[in-house]
Amino acid sequence: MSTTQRLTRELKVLSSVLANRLTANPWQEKMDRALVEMVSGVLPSDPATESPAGEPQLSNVAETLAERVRNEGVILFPAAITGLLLDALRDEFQQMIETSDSSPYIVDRHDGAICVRIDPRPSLDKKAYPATNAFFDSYVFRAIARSFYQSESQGFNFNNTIFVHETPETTSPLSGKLHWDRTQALKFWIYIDDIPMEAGPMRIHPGSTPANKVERIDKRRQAEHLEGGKDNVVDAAPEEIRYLAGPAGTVLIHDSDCSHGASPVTSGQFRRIMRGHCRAAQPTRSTALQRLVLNPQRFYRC
Ligand SMILES: O=C(O)CCC(=O)C(=O)O
Ligand SMILES: [Fe+2]
Repeated sequence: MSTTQRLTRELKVLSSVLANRLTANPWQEKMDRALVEMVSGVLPSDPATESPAGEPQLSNVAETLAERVRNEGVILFPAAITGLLLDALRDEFQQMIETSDSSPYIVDRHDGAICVRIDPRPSLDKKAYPATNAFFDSYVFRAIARSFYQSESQGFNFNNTIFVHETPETTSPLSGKLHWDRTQALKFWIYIDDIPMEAGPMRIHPGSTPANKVERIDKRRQAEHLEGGKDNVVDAAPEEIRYLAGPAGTVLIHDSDCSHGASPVTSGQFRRIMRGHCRAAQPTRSTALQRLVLNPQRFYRC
């Protein structure tokens, strides 16, 4: 990418970030309410953790969920988003895929699959994609991510990259090998449609997180560059693999240190999902202008 192209892209990103800041989101409240409902079942009723209104405190719920995802690698909430909210997400998904040829975002294509990458999330056009923004900007996810990354001295990057991913029939899906990600990420997924076994749900190896974490840190210490699909590939007995099939509107929370991989999509099926990535923040190399416009809420310190 030339310097002019890079600057033009940066200016576009900055202007849409500013425009977004000035736009109220009609879906935010409904989305937050649906997500609060989704997580509120996780704590047994205990007066010590309840608010005066008798509801579990979000910080306790977030702590419990962060701990669970650390231990188990994933948490699946089947059909957590339904009705008008899911319809709105689906319409926006469709719009994003249909306009991918002229998209201002980065578009990757692989074996018929289309993957639109919005990076950073504040550059998402909130007027055109309000439900998507409401989902990935929810304070419920932010609380979970904050608990998950509480020991990170630099704070974390909250859902800073969003992937909008449609996969048609394929025997070799993107990220199909069982692996851990070279840079750890906490991911929030939404299933746009039902994902039965035939539509290629992600598969995971429960219990693999601690060993993978050690291996990742070790390998990164030894080598500047790790090759994806090679250095981070792992093995597991087939009977220990779990397939994360689920109905439309399912929300998945995944720690990428838990072994995972996409599975094949069979004839006549499509797998349609969106996911947001959170990461431990690194010392930033952004320009002063970027820091001024992007930063106030970009890095969450604990
Ligand atoms: O698409 C999938 O099922 C796997 C995606 C993946 O490897 C990831 O989210 O890190
Ligand atoms: Fe991955």
